[in-house]
Amino acid sequence: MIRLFETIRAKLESGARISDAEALALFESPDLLGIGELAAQANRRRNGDKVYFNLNRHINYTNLCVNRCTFCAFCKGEEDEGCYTLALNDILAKAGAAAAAGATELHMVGGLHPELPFDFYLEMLAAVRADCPQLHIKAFTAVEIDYFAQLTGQSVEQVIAELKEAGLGSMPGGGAEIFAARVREKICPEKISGERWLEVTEKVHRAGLKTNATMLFGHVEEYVDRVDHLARLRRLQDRTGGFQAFIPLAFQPDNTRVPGAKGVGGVDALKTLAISRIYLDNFRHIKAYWVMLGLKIAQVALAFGVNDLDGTVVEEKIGHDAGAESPQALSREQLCALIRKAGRVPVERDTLYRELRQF
Ligand code: V47
Repeated sequence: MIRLFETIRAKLESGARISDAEALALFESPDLLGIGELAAQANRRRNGDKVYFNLNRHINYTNLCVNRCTFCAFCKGEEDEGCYTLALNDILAKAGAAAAAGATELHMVGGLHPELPFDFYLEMLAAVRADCPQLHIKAFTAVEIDYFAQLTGQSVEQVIAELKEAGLGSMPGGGAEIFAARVREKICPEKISGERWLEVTEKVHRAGLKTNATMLFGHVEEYVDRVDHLARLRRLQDRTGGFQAFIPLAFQPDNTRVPGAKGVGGVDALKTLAISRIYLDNFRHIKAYWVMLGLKIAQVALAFGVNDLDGTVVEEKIGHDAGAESPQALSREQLCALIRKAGRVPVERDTLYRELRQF
């Protein structure tokens, strides 16, 4: 075990990358602090003391979805109580309020709606851009892009070009879950495959848009599936350089239907964030999404290789429908205090990681 840590430390110092076997050995190691120290060192070399956050707002325009992912408590069918689709005016009101509050980003995702035409999404982007040109629109995922291509009979490239033309600025990293087919069969049997997620994301990168990547962990996957997930992301990033941040999402179990789900404790969350930092040497940013982690683990994660806390969020449904106990929103002051009390330097960024203000 001591040799494993020495080998990895030497690799990090020389700029070499760790192997899949070494990543798996880290997952299997009980030495949380040892792993954290390696991750903190890897992050310090890349990002110094800075921790990024942004002023953003989530808008989930619909929770209607043709898929039935067993981990998802947010998506509903047309017959279900609580299903909704926001009218364009409501979306514009939320966007306008975000802009007035100083936000720089809208994060817009939703279910795969059974009836809305592709034009709805184009009009939504164009209307938000016309009303609030100061807001960067980070929207949809590879899952939605594939769905729009099916809806319209157009190629993925055409769909991306039209969304970009209408105002799409970048894409969040959702829908990745765990790439391994054996796991997807249990948690999202109707969703596009892991291979398709990677293929569509590659096309998004080739079209000049940045994206993030996520990994949903703590359900039925094994460590080997997490390593496989990280490996596929590292290979794609080698080809495109289009990923900005990697975001491990801690599974929230309430109102979900994943038989035998393991759940995520603090140790597993910190270990997963840290190993992601060590393994993904070609990702600049590792984000602790406080909504799913809770504020205290997200703050402690800053000592485990993390350099981004996401943003103000304002209205969050996906995690909270599944029992997340974090607040709905954080202010800039609260984010800065979390970061400062961890001994780090808060830096407000825009979606593309341009630094706006250091605190
Ligand atoms: O794709 C769904 C996950 C994702 C649950 O890119 C769940 O900046 C935990 O992708 N427990 C959506 N997670 C959220 C997402 C995201 C969030 C913040 C920032 C960014 C970014 C991306 O949430 C889904 C799915 O993987 N999810 N249900 C659940 N029960």
